[in-house]
Amino acid sequence: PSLNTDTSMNSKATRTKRKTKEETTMAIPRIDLSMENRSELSEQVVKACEEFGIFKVVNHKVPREVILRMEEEGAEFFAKTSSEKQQASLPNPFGYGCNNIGNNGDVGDLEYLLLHTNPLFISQSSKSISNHPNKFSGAVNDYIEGAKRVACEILDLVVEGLGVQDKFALSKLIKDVQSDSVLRINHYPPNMNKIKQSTWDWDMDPCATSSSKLGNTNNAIGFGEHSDPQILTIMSSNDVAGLQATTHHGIWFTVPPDPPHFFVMVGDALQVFTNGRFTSVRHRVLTNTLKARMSMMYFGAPPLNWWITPLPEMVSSPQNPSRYKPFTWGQYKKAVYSLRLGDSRLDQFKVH
Ligand code: GA4
Repeated sequence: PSLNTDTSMNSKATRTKRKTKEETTMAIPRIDLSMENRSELSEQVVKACEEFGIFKVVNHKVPREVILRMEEEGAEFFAKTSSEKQQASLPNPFGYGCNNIGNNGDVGDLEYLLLHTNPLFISQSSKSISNHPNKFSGAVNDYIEGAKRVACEILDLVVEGLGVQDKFALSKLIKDVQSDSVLRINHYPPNMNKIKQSTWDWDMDPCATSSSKLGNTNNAIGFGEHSDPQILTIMSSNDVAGLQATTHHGIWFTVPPDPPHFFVMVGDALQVFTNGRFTSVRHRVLTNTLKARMSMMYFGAPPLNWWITPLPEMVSSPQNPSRYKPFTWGQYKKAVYSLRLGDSRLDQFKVH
């Protein structure tokens, strides 16, 4: 069946539309979870993972109220004073962060909260994050539960579409009580680029990039180019744009926000589980507006001691052997945190 692309976008955008050399608008796949034909649905999910690595999920059944409550809690936290927010510093890498990303000098135009999804961790850290810790942890736990349900549903469809025998081969990893899944709330404060663009002489600006000279306002990096290390990312955001992703050919395209729906992204671990049939999607966030963007990501990950190796059905010898040396999620995380944000971390685990 042909790929069901996002019809909520401008009709012109359903075809690839060239804006500038660097930026393209195109419709990403749209997966309707209320679809009754399960085998067609699983085919669509596999196709979306293979061709884009990012897609929109509609009719996901997570109540709007759950998403809005999480967004409100985030907004309340980020509205605090800087010194109040600094009190939410938790064991590295968790808690409140401002501009610094990871441990190796990456910076972004954002502030964030990074939380482990373990309910005990949430209830303990809530005390240093909110003046109403129970309200905060309630909203966070409900959001995590909803996002996790969507992640499991997508992973079960992936497994089904790939013809993997163990029906819950992937969802069981993020359902495990030891799962290392994390939640991240990113807050991108507004920037002044739009104003700057209308009055600025770009040819005189030594900092202007070729794209900004072409009239592209998107020249402040909110969060630099990277892929997510985990299995699957479930993202929602407010109505402020900024997310971009690349095609397999390295062409950047914009992903317009769509608040009631979720966006799903393929992570590095899923690339390995599928022996490279899927590739993790490289994405970034640009700040280009006068409004603050807020996004909320659930990163589904296995337990630390779980081996990340291709699913048995994804390898066959001698035609299609594993393309990766085996490693545990814990080992991979160590590698992830020893490298820069944009590095291709899977390279060191590839069989050459
Ligand atoms: C990207 C995806 C998640 O946000 C994250 C990020 C993590 C962090 O901010 O602490 C990393 C980044 C992310 C990948 C490379 C390393 C680790 C920052 C960084 C430079 C929480 C994750 O798991 O990996």
